Amino acid sequence: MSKKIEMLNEKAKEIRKLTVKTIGGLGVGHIGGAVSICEVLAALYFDVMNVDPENPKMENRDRFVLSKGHAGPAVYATLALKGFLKEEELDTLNRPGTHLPSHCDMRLTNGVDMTTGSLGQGFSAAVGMALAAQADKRDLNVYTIIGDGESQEGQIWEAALLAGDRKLDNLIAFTDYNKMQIDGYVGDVNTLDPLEDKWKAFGWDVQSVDGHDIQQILYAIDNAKKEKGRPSMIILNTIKGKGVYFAENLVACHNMTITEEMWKKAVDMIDKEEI
Ligand SMILES: Cc1ncc(C[n+]2csc(CCOP(=O)(O)OP(=O)(O)O)c2C)c(N)n1
Ligand SMILES: [Mg+2]
Repeated sequence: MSKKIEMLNEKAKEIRKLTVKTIGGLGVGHIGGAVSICEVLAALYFDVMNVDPENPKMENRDRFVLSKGHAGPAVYATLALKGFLKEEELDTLNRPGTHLPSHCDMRLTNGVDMTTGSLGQGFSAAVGMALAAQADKRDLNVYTIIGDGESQEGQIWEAALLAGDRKLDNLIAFTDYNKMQIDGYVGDVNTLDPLEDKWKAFGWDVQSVDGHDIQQILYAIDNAKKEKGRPSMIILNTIKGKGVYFAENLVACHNMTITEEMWKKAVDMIDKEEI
């Protein structure tokens, strides 16, 4: 394993631990879909994206939109590790007066570019940002993560259609394909299959990778950046609740109550895991 991949795996591990601690400290939250995106967040914030915690509003920064806004605590953990927030601030999650609501809010949190939580809307906003950057000829990319349950929203496909039509090759989207949503398995509720074909039909370049393999994620992002004339969708095959002993692969991990004993044991177990 190269030094870079080792470093990024270490970051993903730290993001996962901080996410579990942050949600666990509150005692309830969307743990499953937060820990399924730790690897892509590590890749984006510690290798790919041009962002600067000293200058969070830097004009031509890359933009990131967590369209599945309920996974906000994973982004907060990442922003804290990157230096946008103080680590102690994570302990204020969703408490009165906090800058860190459970779902992302651009008016409250340093480093958050779009308010999200109503599924489907963040993705539309990301398409709008890419469209604006294209019109202004700005050299930046817009990155966004949508959920697989979220992909059942009609708004996703309206925005997908426009992004394909306008050839937004500055837009790189990820689907967190963890195969579960709030009410059960995506395949039982309303299947997305064949997901790759659907995005291709909307004019997108499509790749599928193991969403917990940082090398594969980086390779796909590299390809996506080279793609001309089409937006990119990178389907991340992930496991909901990944790496958290009481949550992994359980439909019930979508939004669950967590005791102090549970989160402390989980953090300890993640810490001891070999990379
Ligand atoms: C418009 C809208 N409808 C319903 C909800 C409530 N809700 C929050 S998360 C969620 C399930 C999302 O599933 P998925 O996109 O698969 O999320 P993940 O598995 O990544 O947690 C729902 C229905 C919402 N936030 N917005
Ligand atoms: Mg899901």
